[in-house]
Amino acid sequence: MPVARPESSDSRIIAHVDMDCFYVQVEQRKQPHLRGQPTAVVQYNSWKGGGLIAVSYEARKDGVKRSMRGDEAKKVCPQIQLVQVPVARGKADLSIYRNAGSEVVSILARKGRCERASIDEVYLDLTDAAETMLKETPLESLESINEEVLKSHVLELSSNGNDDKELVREWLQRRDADHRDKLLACGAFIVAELRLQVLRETEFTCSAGIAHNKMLAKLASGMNKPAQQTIVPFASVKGLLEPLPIKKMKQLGGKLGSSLQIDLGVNTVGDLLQFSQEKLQDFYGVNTGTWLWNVARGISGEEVEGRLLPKSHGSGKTFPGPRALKTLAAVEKWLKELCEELSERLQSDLEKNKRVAHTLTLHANAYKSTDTDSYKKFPSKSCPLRYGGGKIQEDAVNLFQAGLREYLGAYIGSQCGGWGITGLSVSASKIVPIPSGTCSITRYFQCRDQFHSSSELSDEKFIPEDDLLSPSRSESHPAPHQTEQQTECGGEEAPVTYDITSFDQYENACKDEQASSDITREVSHLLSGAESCSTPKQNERQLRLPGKESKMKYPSDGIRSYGQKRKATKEKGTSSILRFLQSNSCSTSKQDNVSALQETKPLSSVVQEPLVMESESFPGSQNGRSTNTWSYKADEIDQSVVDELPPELQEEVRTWLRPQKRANMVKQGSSIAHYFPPSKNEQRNPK
Ligand code: DCP
Repeated sequence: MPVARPESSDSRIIAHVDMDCFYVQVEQRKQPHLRGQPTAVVQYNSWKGGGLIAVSYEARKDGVKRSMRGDEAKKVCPQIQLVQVPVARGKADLSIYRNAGSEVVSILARKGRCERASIDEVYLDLTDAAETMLKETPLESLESINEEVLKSHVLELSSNGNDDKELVREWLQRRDADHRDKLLACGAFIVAELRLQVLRETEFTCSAGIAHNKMLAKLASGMNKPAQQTIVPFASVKGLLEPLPIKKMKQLGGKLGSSLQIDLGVNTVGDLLQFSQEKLQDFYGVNTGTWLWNVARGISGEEVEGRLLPKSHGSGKTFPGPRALKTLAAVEKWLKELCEELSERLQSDLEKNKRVAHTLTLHANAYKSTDTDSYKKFPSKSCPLRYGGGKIQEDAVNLFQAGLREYLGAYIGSQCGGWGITGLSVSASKIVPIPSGTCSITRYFQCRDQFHSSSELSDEKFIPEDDLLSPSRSESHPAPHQTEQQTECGGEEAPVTYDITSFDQYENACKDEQASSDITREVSHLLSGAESCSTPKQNERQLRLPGKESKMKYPSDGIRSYGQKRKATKEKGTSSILRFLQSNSCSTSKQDNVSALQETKPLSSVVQEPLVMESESFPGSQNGRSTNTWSYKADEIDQSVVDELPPELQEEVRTWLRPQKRANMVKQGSSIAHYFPPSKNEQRNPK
């Protein structure tokens, strides 16, 4: 659910920088003969020439669109150069684009707080830099102004159709301009300089929007592409927003936007302006009502986060048409590839950036052949993330089975056919830095991974005796409702594990823990300082589960031997890691319990954490959820991971995460040779 954040001053200077036809530019840098040529990057799957994922501006002029396949693009533009994305593990390997994005980020971050919003998009907070510039360099006294700054589009001027360079110069140097506009003018100088630095150092062009907040900057960056920048003065905000379709606004592409249309007859932002704050609050609650009222006026207090690294990692693949996966074995084979890639990236993030991810999510696109409710989507599923390719794969398979079971209906076995998977992806989110003093983290995880993989046949893995879903269980994988969490690594001994057969049971297990304070104390003691919040779940005790007679076996001496061995093998420097992992485990558990309370599903024990696009709701809607859940999900999804989802999923997620680019955006030559596009007068009067 969108939440109104505290309004910040509207004299912030925020830029949104978006690379132009990014993958094409990366390929053109690699193969310079492609520069200036109509070029497109195509997907790995070569059916009908491959799906286009990036199209150069030269090709766009000839009518090539991203929705086309290579064969179709060749028909409309016979000279088009098609470049296939690099391939690894039988799927697209996006590392070169990701790395190229990082190069750009490192340059843009020089001037202010920088948030990497996707593989090719960045927000910058340039307020301090602009204030400093204004103090040190009065703009009105500048004798010469860089061409790139003069090529800026100033919305106030554009709306009169008069934004030629002289008028832009006058606007930038107005003595009577208010403080906000003067700061924006400084922002234009700074962004133009940064864009030139990006060009010089990486050979990539980019476009930018410069405004008083993120929402407006993002709307503006796509208005004049490629290689141009657009300024949104305060006075132009109303004119910019009023005509925009409500569904094109960020976070209004889904049910909330539909409700505005259906329930309030709001189709444009201008329509929304007619509603008082009280009326919107009455209808959608205080938070969302306030947020909507603000959005209509271009008010947004959302901060630039100061994050140079992605918020999540993902790996996905589509299986269109006849390639759809129709057996569990085929799904498992691909999950293995996807999870290995994800695991490598997590490992690399851990080593390079000292960050760990906490949540694993599986998304899929599916169909049923004999289907009466084909609208039903395959539910996204999440669980706490365990490091190591094997563990991630095992959990992903479990999540898939849980999703499939829910998708097909409660008691239908997942292997009985009649279904197909056309898109599959795994992602890791809730990535946080590990605390200082964890220099041996890599060794710790390596140890844990080996340990986990060797433990898979361990006797200490308990499986509930009654398994209602056994028909759908494959022999080599535990059923999804046996989500297993291993929170500790202790040298050679088998891990202490716990199984959760449902949220109810999980909750009861937690309550039971409190009652068994003797065990808790013992474990706390044995774990030498680690908090006891998660350990009792690791201990083997007998639980009587509500509604079922499921039992778990708990050899009590396991607790002592585990803790003692762990203590004996503890390495110097790892205690904070262990504490860290334990506290994470603790918080995850708490959160899981909250989720469980929100939507307990009898046949699914995995943490229910659907993506925002599946769970969008708002107070007042029929199937609404709490505000917290909604906005939390939205924040958790990173654009960069969306880029890596299968296209069908991307479309859906993108509706949520980014406003559409304006249909009437100016399209001009894009190659580096054309970095300086024709003057605005030429654009308006093409010969
Ligand atoms: N991308 C993708 N699949 C999609 C959309 C995009 O793989 N369905 C990749 C290729 C793009 C990159 O992400 O180059 C950035 O996407 P953008 O939407 O920003 O589009 P471009 O950068 O290609 O073009 P533009 O200049 O319009 O921003």
